Amino acid sequence: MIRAQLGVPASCPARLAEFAADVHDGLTAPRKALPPKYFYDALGSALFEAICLLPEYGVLRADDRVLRRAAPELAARLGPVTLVAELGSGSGTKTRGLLSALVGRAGLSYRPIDVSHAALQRCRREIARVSGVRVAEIEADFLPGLATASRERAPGERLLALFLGGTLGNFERPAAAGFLRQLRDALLPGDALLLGTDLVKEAERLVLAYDDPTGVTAAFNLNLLARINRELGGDFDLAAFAHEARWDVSARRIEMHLRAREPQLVRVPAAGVRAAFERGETLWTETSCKYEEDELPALARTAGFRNVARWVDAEWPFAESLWLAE
Ligand code: SAH
Ligand code: AVI
Repeated sequence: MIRAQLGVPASCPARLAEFAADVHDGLTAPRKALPPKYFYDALGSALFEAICLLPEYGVLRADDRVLRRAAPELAARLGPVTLVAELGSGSGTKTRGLLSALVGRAGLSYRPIDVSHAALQRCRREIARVSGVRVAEIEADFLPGLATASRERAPGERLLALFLGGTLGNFERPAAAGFLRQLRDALLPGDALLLGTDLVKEAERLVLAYDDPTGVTAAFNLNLLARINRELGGDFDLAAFAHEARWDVSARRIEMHLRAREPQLVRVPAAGVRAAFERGETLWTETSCKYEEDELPALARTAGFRNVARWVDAEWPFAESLWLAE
């Protein structure tokens, strides 16, 4: 019933089993934590869209500005490309303009890759408006999705991978470096990556971006518990948890947590979990690492890329890097 109201198609059994296993592991770990990819059911994807409209959350607008400004130079430096695969496309609103700038006489195939069915549906509608672009979505995790797009390319086709919006920041730094190496392994020499990274800025701006006064980010965070209740039969009391965003200056990352307001026992039958929370204990739900510009060249090199160009937004420091797979 709730599923129907949210317009969510029944998750496939394998995905639900993976969700249950991750919830089990995350709630029984000494330091309770969950992977951020589970934010994005239909409601979570809609809440993320709302976050992008918040005056305090400058990430999407910065990314959009840089892309618009850089598109002609980017197209010239990149050279001909007929296949674009986007990791974590979301609704694809920013990508539309970029694809218009890249589409040549031969047309373009666009493969959005996302775990959110709802986001992919929106993305398909959004990109269908760009003439010359064929859309074929891939509902999958980032790397298996990219491997599929790369494997299914036509002979001789050159691939541009997009990883925008600062989503790399949702990996811890060492994991991000490993992830980029695996991303490179899914590509062929001469393929390219356009990578958006959010940069370090004043702590006050960052904390407000992740703890907005309207409470949209709090709703996005709490929806993770609501999703566990809906899909795995959990009995989380959402009112018993408070949204928290902290800036860790030495790790250069925002952390999002849900803090238990009182001691409680939570049951999630489909994950086989009974988890006790102490008063003040937190469930760590997201990391959002922010980069210094001078970290980026080494990140490119160690992953097997050569930096071709970088554009930075001045209003909300955010970098867009074009890397070539060597
Ligand atoms: N790139 C868009 C959306 C960013 S939100 C933008 O810049 O605005 C992050 C997107 O990545 C969401 O749509 C989410 O569903 C997707 N996502 C998160 N983790 C994922 C994973 N492990 N594999 C595939 N998609 C993922
Ligand atoms: C998708 N990702 C880059 C966003 C971020 O900024 O880390 C997700 C988000 N979390 C809270 N607000 C936005």
